[in-house]
Amino acid sequence: NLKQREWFSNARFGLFIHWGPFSIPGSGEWVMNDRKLTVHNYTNLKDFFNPIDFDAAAYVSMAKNAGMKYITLITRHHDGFSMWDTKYSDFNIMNTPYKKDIVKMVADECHKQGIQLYFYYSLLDWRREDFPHETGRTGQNSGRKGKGDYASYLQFMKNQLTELLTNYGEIGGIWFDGHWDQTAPEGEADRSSRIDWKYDEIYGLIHKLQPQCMIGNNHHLTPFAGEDFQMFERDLPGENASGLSFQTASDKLPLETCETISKSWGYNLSDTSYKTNKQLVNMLVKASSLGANLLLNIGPMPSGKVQPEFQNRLASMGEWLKFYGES
Ligand code: FUL
Repeated sequence: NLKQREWFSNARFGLFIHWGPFSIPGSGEWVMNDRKLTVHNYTNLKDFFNPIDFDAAAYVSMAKNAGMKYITLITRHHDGFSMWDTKYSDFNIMNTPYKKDIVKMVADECHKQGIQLYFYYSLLDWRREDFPHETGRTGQNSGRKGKGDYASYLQFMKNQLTELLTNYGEIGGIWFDGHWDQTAPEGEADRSSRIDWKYDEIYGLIHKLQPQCMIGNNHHLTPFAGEDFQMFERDLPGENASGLSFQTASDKLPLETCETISKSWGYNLSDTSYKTNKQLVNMLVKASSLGANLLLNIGPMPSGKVQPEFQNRLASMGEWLKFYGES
């Protein structure tokens, strides 16, 4: 996948989309964990996720007009909700009043409008019994009993990744997240995982299904398992300023920094701390000067509508890029 790595190194700017039933309470995507909601109670959200204002074509053209070259979509976050028509979990978009495969709608539009699509996929799951929750740091209040069973959970992830890499055309990359759940709390020196994730099997499967598909892992560590790009959460390569990073920047892998427009990733009713156009352009330029793409996040509203504050800023960045960016 050298060609794909090279493409990614030059892509510079992408759109991150944190959106799903977790958007409904308006408290960010960690609401299940933060409010200590049990699996039983949280599951109710699926009965009223009905994003009538969602318009995949408008999302994709918004990204393109902002000068973005790719979209990274949440397909399944830590709450375990699948945004596509999956056979392997009932907690999915087809069992909401909306009943339409959102991943498919976004994928079709990306392919049609010629922009690359990446899938965010959480390794951590706050709902499933077989996720080794007893050794994890979060999701402890979910009401799950017994011990996890990683062999079963691994098979589940493989099945879902196979769907995602079979039914939605060419995918630019998979963005893994949640590895850190199984490491010691921040501040402690030991960054080793309490479980063996068997990345060789997971990554091997991905590369077998789609050889060009790149793999990134938000484990906050120096890439160690054969990742194709290195990511920094709210951080720039080499700075380790977020308190999350425990890594040195690779001089071989393409780099990516992800950031938000306001503070929150998922929709947050009280978060109006929007960065200014100037701050956002500065961020893009700074990331770019360090050789990293900027993956800039929007957390759309539960209805699917993108806040005008986000839309305006993306449009302004696109204007700036038209004048000052490379073609
Ligand atoms: C983190 C997650 O826990 C956040 O919810 C968000 O998705 C961020 C990009 O990565 O690890």
